[in-house]
Parts: sequence; C-alpha cells; structure tokens
Amino acid sequence: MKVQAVELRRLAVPLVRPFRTSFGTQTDRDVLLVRVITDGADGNAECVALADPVYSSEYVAGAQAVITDHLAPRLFAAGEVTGRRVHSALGGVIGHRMAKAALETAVLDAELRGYGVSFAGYLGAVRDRVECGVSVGITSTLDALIEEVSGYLQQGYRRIKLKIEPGWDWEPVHAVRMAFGDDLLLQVDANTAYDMATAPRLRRLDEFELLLIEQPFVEEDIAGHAALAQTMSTPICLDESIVSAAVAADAVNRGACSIVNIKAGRVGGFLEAVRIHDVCAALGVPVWCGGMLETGVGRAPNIALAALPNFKLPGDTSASDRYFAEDITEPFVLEDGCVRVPTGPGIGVELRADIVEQMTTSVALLRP
Ligand code: SMG
Ligand code: MG
Repeated sequence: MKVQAVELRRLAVPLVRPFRTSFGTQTDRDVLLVRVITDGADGNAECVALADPVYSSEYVAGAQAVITDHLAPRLFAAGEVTGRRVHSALGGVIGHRMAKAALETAVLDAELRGYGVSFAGYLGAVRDRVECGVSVGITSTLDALIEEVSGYLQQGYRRIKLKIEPGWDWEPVHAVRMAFGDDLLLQVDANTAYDMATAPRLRRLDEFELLLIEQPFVEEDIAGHAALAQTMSTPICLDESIVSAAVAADAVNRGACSIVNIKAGRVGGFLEAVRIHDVCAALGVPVWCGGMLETGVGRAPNIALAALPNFKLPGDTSASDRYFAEDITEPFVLEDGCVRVPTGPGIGVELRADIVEQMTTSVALLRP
C-alpha cells in the first residue's frame, strides 16, 4: 500500500459541558482528523492532542505542523507501507507521539479495511463489549458534583473518576462516598498537580479505599511516585509518565505504579499500546483504557483496545453523549454500563459527512 496524500482536517466540536481539570478547562474540542489516501482504501484517525500544551507537550497546531513538515514527507518517501512499518518510517523524528499515533492509526485503518479485518480482531480483543467509567471534572460546588455523578450513575456508568487538585481532594471524595456509598468503584486523577509538599493531602485519601490514584506528580518523577507508593495503601496508577512499553516496565519494576492507564495517542500508537498491555500482563499489572475526549473516530479503536484481556478496570471510554450533543460518527451508546466493540473493517465507524462539514474549520491536503 502506498500513501498518496494525507488530509488534515480541523473541527471545532462543542462539549456538552465544560470539563475542568487541574490544568485548565476544556469547553470544546479542537479535533485534528488525519485521513490517508492510498492506492487501496482510505484510512481515518483522530489526533488526541489538546488545543494547548497543558496535558502534554504536544498540542493540535504543533501536531499539524510536525505532520505537515516532517512526518507526512517521511511517510511518502517510505514507499510501500503497512501499519507496522509506519513507526520505523517516522523513526527519524524524536517524540511527537500523538502526531505519529494518528498517522499510524490512519494507515492501519486503511490496511485493515483492505483485508476486511477489524481493529479488535487485529489487536487481539477477547470481548465484544467493554465496561465504561466516566471522568468527572472539578465543579464549582460539592452539590454540583453530586448531581453530576448521580446523573452518570443513573445512566449506568460502572466507575467514577474524580479530577482532583490540592484543595479539591478530600472533600469531593468524601462527599461522593457519603452520597453513593463504599461499593461505588471510585478513583481520582491529579494530572500531576501534587508534589512532595502536598503529598500528605493524598495520603488522607487512603481512608476512602479508592481503586487508584492517577498521576499525582510530574511525568518525569518516577522516583517520587515510587516513594509515594511506599507511604500509601491506595494503588498508584500512571498516565502522563507512561510514554512507551520500556518506560512502563521500568516504572512498574521500580515500584512507581501498580496499575497503568493506556492511551494509544500518548504512547505513539496502538501497536505500542498493545506492547504496554503485554508487558504489564507479564508483570501482573492490570491496565485500563484512558480517554482524551475523542470523537467516535478516536473512540472506536480505543474501545477495540480496551477489549484486550489485561484491560481489567472500566475505562474512560464513555458514550458519545457524555461529550458531544452530536458525534461525528455513528454514536457510541451505553448499554448496561458497557459499549459495544466495533466489528466492521478497520476502526469500524464511518464519518457523518454533513456533520463533519458543518464543524470543519480548515482542511489541508498534503501530497508528495
Ligand atoms: O475521554 O473521558 C475522556 C476524558 C478522560 O480524564 C480524562 N482524560 O488525564 O486522563 C486524563 C484526562 C486527559 C484529558 S483531559 C482534557
Ligand atoms: Mg489521567
């Protein structure tokens, strides 16, 4: 298969409600869709970078620039490619994992459509439905939080994740435990907002028997997480820190985490994501699927990934209506707290051309 052109399309997609984390508030999604046009089928993917470099160093305009100036030219120059060859074709470029992941996923989508094989089948999925959790942003009041969580539980979500930061930690977790009881599967995500000075606040969360605490310290601080893990009964899970299978194995072996969040975009693609899944399985460490407020284009392969056997906890793989009034593909719907794994060829979903057109803010076509 030869990639003949790459289309980069930016969309402005409003979120149904603002999503506040320790690093800022998202009110809409600046989506970068990547389409590869090949001599066979076309392939689509979504780049998970946010509009600003606040979750990671990558951001949408930067991803678009690196694809335009560095990655697409390498992909064109590679000649005959398959999904598995994309990583080495782009290897000369350091970092930019989210941008690389989008290209690799689009090539895989094209390739698998040619074979008539689904992402789930290709990656090694063992389930046809995956359990869903929901990530709940920081709210202005505890009452607003309880109301939001209550709505999600009524819809059937099987696990709640609360975003925390120093000053919004013990109180919201306590309020949610009081309102919904000790059996609720509950976890928290700090998005690097703590350090050794504020760590005592985290230790107070041990009383709530949380499933895990996600990424308390900055991403580089593997040693700090290992030290923290020694002093807490709540399992530490890493998200931002885990950028490859090698880093995952190292973090686990050094005692920095006992659970791993996998996001294909953060680690450079679904093939590396499967390697992380495999190394964690070998080390006895459960994984779960993270989310980046993806549209259906990005959600579909995430759900396929989440159907692999070592995905042992519900993921941030919520239904489309948790994010968007209208998804740009056929929507993912919650059924008994689960979403169905797509079975069609490639990512298994199609773009809704009219809605995509309405939301498009720019289109660029890259050619060799
Ligand atoms: O897709 O449901 C989702 C969002 C899940 O909380 C979520 N993602 O650190 O895990 C995380 C955040 C990163 C993105 S926040 C805009
Ligand atoms: Mg996280």
